[in-house]
Amino acid sequence: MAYHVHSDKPYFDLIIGDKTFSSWSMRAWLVAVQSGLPFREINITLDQPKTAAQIAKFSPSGKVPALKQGKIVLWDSLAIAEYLNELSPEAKLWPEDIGARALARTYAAEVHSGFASLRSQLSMDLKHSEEIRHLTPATISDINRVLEMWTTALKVSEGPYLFGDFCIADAFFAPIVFRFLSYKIQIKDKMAKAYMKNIQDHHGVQFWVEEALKEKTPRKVF
Ligand SMILES: N[C@@H](CCC(=O)N[C@@H](CS)C(=O)NCC(=O)O)C(=O)O
Repeated sequence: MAYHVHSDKPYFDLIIGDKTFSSWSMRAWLVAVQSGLPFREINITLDQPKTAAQIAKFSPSGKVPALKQGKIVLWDSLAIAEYLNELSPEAKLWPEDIGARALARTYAAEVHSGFASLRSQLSMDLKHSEEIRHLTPATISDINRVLEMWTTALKVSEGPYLFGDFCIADAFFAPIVFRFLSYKIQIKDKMAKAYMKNIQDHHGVQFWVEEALKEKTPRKVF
């Protein structure tokens, strides 16, 4: 377990898994960075003999990410994102317009509860770079649904992110962008391609990827 102190006075602790593999950690971490609040990062290497015991110190579900702030403990990426939005309203982690905000929440919720096939066939591995030979019909359907969601939102907002400025919905889609890149999924739509580039260029995303590439992760986790 390694500790990264981002500030002398961290506002909360964020417990995350390997940056290479942990897509749920990436989502919560990006929202934490976007919140502008100083936080301390606690890193746990997943799928090791001591992993379960290490996570159990912080997260009652046995999963990461988890957020700890005094007596408050949260163990779900979407709940963490909502809490950070309340802690840091000036960061505008959701869109300002009520309709766009409700839609952005729906987007994040669909990622949070859906895309099971995409998740299992294109598991996040930021060091992976090889075209996938066979996609199952369920994965193709998930990919098409993601593209439909992106283009629908981008047509209205005109970018650079789904609802204009970077918001929680973008943090939730960021790992999917990297799944598409790692497995060389052919994306023809110009708006979707531009969106993927904008996600890759986001300062927090770049930092996360740089740190992932430095990780000496023993083996693939999931
Ligand atoms: N619904 C949870 C999912 C969390 C999750 O599945 N985390 C994975 C890592 S990405 C995990 O903790 N795996 C560790 C394990 O199962 O031992 C969330 O949104 O935070």
